[in-house]
Amino acid sequence: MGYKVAVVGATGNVGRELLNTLAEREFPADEVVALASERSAGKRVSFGEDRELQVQDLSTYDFKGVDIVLSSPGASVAKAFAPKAAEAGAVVIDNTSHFRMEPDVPLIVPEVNPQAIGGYTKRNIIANPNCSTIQMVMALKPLHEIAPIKRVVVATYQSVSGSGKEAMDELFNQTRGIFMNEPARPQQFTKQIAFNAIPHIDKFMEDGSTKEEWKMVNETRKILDPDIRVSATCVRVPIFIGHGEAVNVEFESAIEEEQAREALRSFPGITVVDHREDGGYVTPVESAGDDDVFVSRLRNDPTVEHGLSFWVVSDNLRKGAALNTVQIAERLVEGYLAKQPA
Ligand code: 11C
Repeated sequence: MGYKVAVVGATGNVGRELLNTLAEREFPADEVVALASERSAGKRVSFGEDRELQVQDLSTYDFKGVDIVLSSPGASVAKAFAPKAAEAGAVVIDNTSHFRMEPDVPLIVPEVNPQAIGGYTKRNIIANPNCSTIQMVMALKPLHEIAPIKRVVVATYQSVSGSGKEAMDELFNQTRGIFMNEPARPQQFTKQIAFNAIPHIDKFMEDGSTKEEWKMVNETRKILDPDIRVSATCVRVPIFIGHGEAVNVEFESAIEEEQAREALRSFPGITVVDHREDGGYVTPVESAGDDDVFVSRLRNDPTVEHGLSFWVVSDNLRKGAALNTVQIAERLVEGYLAKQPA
């Protein structure tokens, strides 16, 4: 006997990847329901290589009988529907920023803090972290086990798919337009994104940081260790899929570069590609379509007593969103929602 799974936001970038990932990983679902706004109801979305689902209207859908909801609409939609779905008995795994920092909602990267999943029973909601946080904490976790991390300084190079399908279209059209001498007319971004870099993702906070930077600071502390200090600068770059991050870490105690490399190599979900030669590293474009988090350019930082620097890339729609969500669902059915065979 399998599970009834609903995918909310099924027509978006992450929603479509959620359906792909469920099919690809053969999630034990008897029934998969695609949900989106009234505007998208009736559309068809692919499910696996040869199946299609008709999108149903989220606003009128009755969640009774649904076991698991994989959710990726806007944060305000998640705020409104998730408690209702949870009340109806479904466990909601939500990709938006809305529930992440609520103390009674676990924020999970399965390889990093699986022990926290059980906390879902308080609200029937589990939060999926922000994509830029996920790939960073994946790389930090095995290092933090060797030597406690004191401080992290990170600069991100984030692809436009993090901002949705229209943002990807804007990069494509603007790039083509520039070759045809057309002026760039930004709509999804605050400035020209083609052939540019924009040091601004999500809204500004009172202290001058952005919400994307705030998420990296606070989500890392919730997932990994509340004592870690993080300084982040988040930048949008003209890449379609795949986020890159330049990470500098200061530790409380000694950590050898080779020890760190071995720990990263042994960690599930991480691939180390680090040959100190031309092309001996992974770039965001190469991570697109892949499940792993790739670490390259690992080296000592001699400017502090115990320091390392590295480069980490990952597909922001897969491990940064859909894959992580489905992995949480897999842990949930294995450990908490096991069904007896019919
Ligand atoms: C971006 N990280 O690249 C964002 C997308 O809080 O879930 C995901 C926003 C979020 O624009």
